[in-house]
Amino acid sequence: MKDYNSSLDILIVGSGFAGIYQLYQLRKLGYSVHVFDAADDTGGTWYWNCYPGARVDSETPLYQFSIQEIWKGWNWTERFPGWKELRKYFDYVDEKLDVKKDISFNTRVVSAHWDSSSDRWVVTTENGKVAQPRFLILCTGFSSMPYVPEFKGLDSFEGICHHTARWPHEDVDMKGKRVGVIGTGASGVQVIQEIGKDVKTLAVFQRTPNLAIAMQQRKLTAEEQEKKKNDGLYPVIFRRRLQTFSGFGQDSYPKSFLDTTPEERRLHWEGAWAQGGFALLLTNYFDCGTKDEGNAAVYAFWRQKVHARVTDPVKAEILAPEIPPHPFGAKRPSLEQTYYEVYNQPNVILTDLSKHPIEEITQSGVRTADGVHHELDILVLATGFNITATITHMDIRGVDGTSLKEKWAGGVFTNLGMTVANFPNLFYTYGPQAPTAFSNGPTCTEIQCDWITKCIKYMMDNSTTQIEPEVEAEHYWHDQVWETSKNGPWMKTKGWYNDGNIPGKPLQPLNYAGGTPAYAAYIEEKARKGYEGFILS
Ligand code: N01
Repeated sequence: MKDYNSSLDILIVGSGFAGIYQLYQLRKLGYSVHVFDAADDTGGTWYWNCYPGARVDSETPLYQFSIQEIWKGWNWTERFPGWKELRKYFDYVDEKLDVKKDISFNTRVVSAHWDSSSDRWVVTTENGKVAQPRFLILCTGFSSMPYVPEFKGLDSFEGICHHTARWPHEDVDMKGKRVGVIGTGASGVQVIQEIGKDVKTLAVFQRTPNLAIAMQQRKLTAEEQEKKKNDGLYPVIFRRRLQTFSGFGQDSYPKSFLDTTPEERRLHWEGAWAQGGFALLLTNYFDCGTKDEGNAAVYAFWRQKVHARVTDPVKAEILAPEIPPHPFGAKRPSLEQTYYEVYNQPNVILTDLSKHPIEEITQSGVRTADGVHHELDILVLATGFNITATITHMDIRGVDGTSLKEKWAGGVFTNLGMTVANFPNLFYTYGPQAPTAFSNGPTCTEIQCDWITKCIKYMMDNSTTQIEPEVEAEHYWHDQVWETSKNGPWMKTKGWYNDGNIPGKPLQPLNYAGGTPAYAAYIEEKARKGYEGFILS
């Protein structure tokens, strides 16, 4: 094993989109950089989320590295690729950038303690490695810590049971089996529409309807992508990512919902529906998210789309009730392909947990409060993620020995959604208080990794040993995050946008909602002003 201790400048945790981009940029500058990853390969979320039907909800070519060496030679086969193609993409990235030589796999970080005597982090791993880098960068994303609810009797289930984000890499044979799926977020929707056709029976346990919208998946040809490249469009596309609120290349329609006629809206929404992806959300009238009347109208539009596809009116009403479960856009809508048709199959049972909650998991299935016992061979937990635990599950301790978990117990405080006071030379990407869930992943992470790269270079060039944010700057950023979310529909329901998906946690906005360009401009300004809001020593 390499000696990390005496010479390592930077340790990165995670080798998904952010970790690899960060490694590539820092290595170019000649620093000694190493990556630890708990998985046995690269890919991050695409390593772990290999459940049936897993695919990205962000379209290509927007969803990829903007690194020319990569995009030049790579073409996608689908507009929204599945996890297998994404894994191949990561292999191709390695072929081109030779990243794996700097990654230790099967190496889960368990702790990182700041050592003031050496001005270094002491990082330990589950498999007994120790690294002492000057800088520690957590590229652990927002979805690396699965959330499993405390269902009574869960351990007693004798069939096969997996969380979607811990799905085995070997195939789980579902054909002809009695399968139950708990949870109808993005993961649940994808599993359900994928396996519905193969299983003997499918019991779906839905607590909140997913306001899922049409993905409008399509095959892509190499020719159409090569043509765009030859026409010089890729740099334009990557620049456009940086100019739009969500980093997806689309912006809200610059007209008030209140100034439209019902016919005009219908036309607009039908166009967005046909376009697919997040268009219905992202290109909506700018005030539809916040104005009740507009929100109710777009919900009604969505609802009639669902009811037109589901033949059983009882199931249709559970999936798309007359009274909205929450405002449109309050939770991330999943992108579906054949999700609603699955409910027309006679082998699919839909239980509304808001009326009949799960009472217990038994040795052979799930018992709900309506007295029904659902006999199951396989139970799928599509129950989401604990967003802040992605970082706090590691025992990270700063200058005074306080852990990040303790610091964030009453609420998240960060500066710029990347740094934390009392934790010098620590950065994280695609996590709490950055545009994260409101931004295209590669767009957001590249902005942050570029900023971190520049910051480390600045410190190296100026023989500066430590950087950490001022407490006042953290409070200011905390207020900015709350301010940009105060009218957001996502504060009107509990979900992973606001930490409300984990029982007992106080609601707090976990994403900066001022838009990707505003975020990029703000963090850039802080750097330009010599890292204003930070203490450098
Ligand atoms: O998780 P979720 P997800 N009893 O939190 C339910 C990204 N992602 O993994 O809404 C019963 O959205 C919960 O119900 P409710 C993507 O950004 C990306 O699906 O809280 N049910 C909900 O239905 C996505 O948005 C991809 O009432 C319980 C579900 O479990 C984000 O990750 C793929 C329950 C959790 O849904 C999260 O999606 C997958 C309980 N006690 C995910 N507790 C790709 O692009 C929770 N639920 C690959």
